Amino acid sequence: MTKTVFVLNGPNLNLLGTREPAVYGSATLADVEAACAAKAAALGLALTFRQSNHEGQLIDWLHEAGREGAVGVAFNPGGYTHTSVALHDAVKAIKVPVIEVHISNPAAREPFRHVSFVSSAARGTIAGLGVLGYVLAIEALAALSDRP
Ligand code: CA2
Repeated sequence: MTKTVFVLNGPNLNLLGTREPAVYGSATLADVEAACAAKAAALGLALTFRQSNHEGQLIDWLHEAGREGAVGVAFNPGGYTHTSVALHDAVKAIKVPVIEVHISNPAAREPFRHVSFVSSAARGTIAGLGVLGYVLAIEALAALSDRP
């Protein structure tokens, strides 16, 4: 049976490519999805790619990935990264690996972005590599799932 990798995106990432290109680059979320789809297909994985501006929706999708036994989740929590105990708890609650992905490098930005509530629950974090970060996260999740 084909295994599925989830890519979940949080608030405002639907606006990617429309503003702040110096910070986030010029790729749109559709471009990110296309890059993820190509990587998933190359690895023989199905892709579930979603974006929501709502915290509870992201929590429900994390639970869904866990219930379905997904290969894992590449998760860009957007601004909720820096505020959400509920997302921390949801990432911790599911048994599948979650890799936190950030397009920019929050550690090199404003002090309020230096704290992540998600990092300590995630399997790992990729930040500052632009859209490539999503592709690398999918590759890492596939490699982790192939390990004995
Ligand atoms: O670097 C990232 O991927 C972030 O998760 C993006 C979040 C930000 O709050 C985090 O600190 C770091 C913001 C997403 C908003 O994305 C936009 C992109 C272009 C135009 C408007 C919003």
